[in-house]
Amino acid sequence: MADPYYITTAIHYPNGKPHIGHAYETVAADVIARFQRLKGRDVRFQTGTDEHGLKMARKAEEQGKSPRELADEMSGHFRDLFDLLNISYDRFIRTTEADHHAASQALWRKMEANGDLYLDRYEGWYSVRDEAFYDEKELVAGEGGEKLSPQGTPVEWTVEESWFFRLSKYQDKLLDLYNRQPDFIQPDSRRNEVMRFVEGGLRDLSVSRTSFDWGVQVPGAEDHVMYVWVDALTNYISGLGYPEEGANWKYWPADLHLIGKDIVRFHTVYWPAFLMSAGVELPRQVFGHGFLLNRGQKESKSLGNVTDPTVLADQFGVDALRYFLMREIAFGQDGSYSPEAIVTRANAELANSFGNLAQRTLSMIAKNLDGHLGAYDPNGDDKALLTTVQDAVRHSLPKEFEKLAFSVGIDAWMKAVYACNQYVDEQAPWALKKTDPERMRTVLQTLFIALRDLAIAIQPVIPEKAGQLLTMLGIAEDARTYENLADEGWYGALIKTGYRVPKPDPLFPRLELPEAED
Ligand code: ME8
Repeated sequence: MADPYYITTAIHYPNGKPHIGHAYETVAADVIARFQRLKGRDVRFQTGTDEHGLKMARKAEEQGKSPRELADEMSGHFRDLFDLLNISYDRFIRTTEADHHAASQALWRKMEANGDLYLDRYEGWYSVRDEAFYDEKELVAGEGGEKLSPQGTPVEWTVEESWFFRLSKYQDKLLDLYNRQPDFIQPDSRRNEVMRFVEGGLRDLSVSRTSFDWGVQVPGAEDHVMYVWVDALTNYISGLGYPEEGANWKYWPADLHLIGKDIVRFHTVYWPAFLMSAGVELPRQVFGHGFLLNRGQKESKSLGNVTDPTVLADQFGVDALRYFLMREIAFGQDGSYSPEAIVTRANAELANSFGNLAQRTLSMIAKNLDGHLGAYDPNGDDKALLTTVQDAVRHSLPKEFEKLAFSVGIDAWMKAVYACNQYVDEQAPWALKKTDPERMRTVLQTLFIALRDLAIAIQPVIPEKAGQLLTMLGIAEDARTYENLADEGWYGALIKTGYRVPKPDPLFPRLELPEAED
C-alpha cells in the first residue's frame, strides 16, 4: 500500500475571476502533487472556492445578483482555469456544498462540547476585504489618516452578538506546537512572525455573525452564521468526509497546506486551535508562499494592470507558463512577472535548450539511423555525460523539490540539459556520419538515454510536453515514475521491442511577444 500524501491549496474567493496569484499557488501545488505521485505516494490533492461571507454577499449585491449566482458563475471560472492549467486535483470543493455544511457544523459541535464556545457581544474592527477582525493596535493610518488593516484594506466598526472561541486558552499549546515541530510553519520568516504574534497574547475569537445570513448556520442558533474563516478552514477535512472516518480519512493529517503569506495566521493559529479543541489531529505543515507581482507592482483594478492568467496560458502555452512560474521565482519569496520575462525564459531554456536538444537528437536518429537505435556500447565521454544527467535527475532535482526549492531543482536539471547540448557540439554527430557511423550511433544513443531521464524528471513542471516527448521516445506510460529512473534495464528492453523513433514534432515553438495593444 502506497503511503498517503495530502496536499491542499487555499480555497479561493470567487468574488471575481481568478488572477495570476491564484494560478501561481495552484500550479505550485500541482507540481508538488505530481512530484509526490511520481515518487510513488498515494496523493490526494484538493483545491476549490470559498463562497460564504460578507465579501461575497456585498459583491453579489453590488452586481444585483444573489450570492449563490455570483458563486456559481465565478467558481466555474476557477475550475475552468485549473483545468486549462492541467491541475491534477482530486477534489474541487465548494463551501456551498451540503457535505461541507454538515462537516462545519460537526466541527462546531465538537468545539462546543469541549467548552470552547460562548455567546457574547463583539465590538471592534472588521475588514471585509480580508474577512478578518483586527485589534485597534494592529491598525495603520492610510494617506488621508483613515484607519486601515495591516494589509492596507479598509476596516469598519462592528457591533453584534457573536459566539466566541476560547482562543486565549490555546496560547501555550500553540507555542509548544511551534517549538516541538519547527517545520509546522514554513518558511522560517513566517514562523517567526506567527510566534511573535502568539507570544504577544491571544484574545478570544469572534466566530459567528448575526448581521447577515450568507454562511453556514450555527447549530442550535438560528440567527447566527459561522464566521467565514471557520467554515473555510474546515474544507480541508470536509473534503475527506469528516466527521465520518470513511475511505478518504487515511489522507488526514494533511502533509501540506500550501497558502499565500497573507493568510498564514488563520492557518497556523486559528486552524490548529480549532482542531485541538475538536480532538482532530493537526496538519503536518503550512507553507506560506510569496506574492506574484506584475512588473514589481501589486495588480489592482485601479492600476489597470490585472492580467487574466487564461490569456497568458493561451499566448505562451500552458507548460511555458507553468515552467516560468516555478523557475523564475525563489519559492517562498515574492516575485515578478511580465510577458517579456516569460518569453525570454521560455525561449532560452525550453525552446533553445531542452526543445532543441530533443529536436536535433530525434531528427538525427530518424534520419541517419532510420529510427533504429541498436545495442549500446558507450565510451568514457558518454558515461560521463550520463553520470551528470543521472545525478541531476535522481538526486539534485528531487532533493530540492522535496524542500519546495523548485527554482533550484530546475536549475540543476537545466545544467544537465546544457551539458547535453555541449556534448552534442563537441561530439558533432553530423560530422561522424561519414567518418565513423558507429560512433555517431553511440553518441545519438547516449543523447536518447539522457533525454528519457530529463523528460521523466521534469514531468511535474511541464507534464504535457514531457509526456509528449516520452511518447516519442517510446517510453510506456507506466514506466515514467521516479522509480523507473533507477531502472537499469529499460534501454535493453526497449531495443528488444524493435521500437523505431519517429520524426519528431517540435515541442516548444519559439515565443514572440504579442503586439502591444493601444
Ligand atoms: O484568502 N500572489 O482567498 P483569496 C500569490 N478564501 N498568491 C496570491 C496572490 C498573489 N498576488 N494574491 C492572493 C483567501 N494569493 C481565502 C482563503 S483558505 C481556507 C481560505 C493567494 O482568493 C492567497 O495568499 O483571496 C491565498 O493563498 C490564495 O491566493 C487565495 O486567495
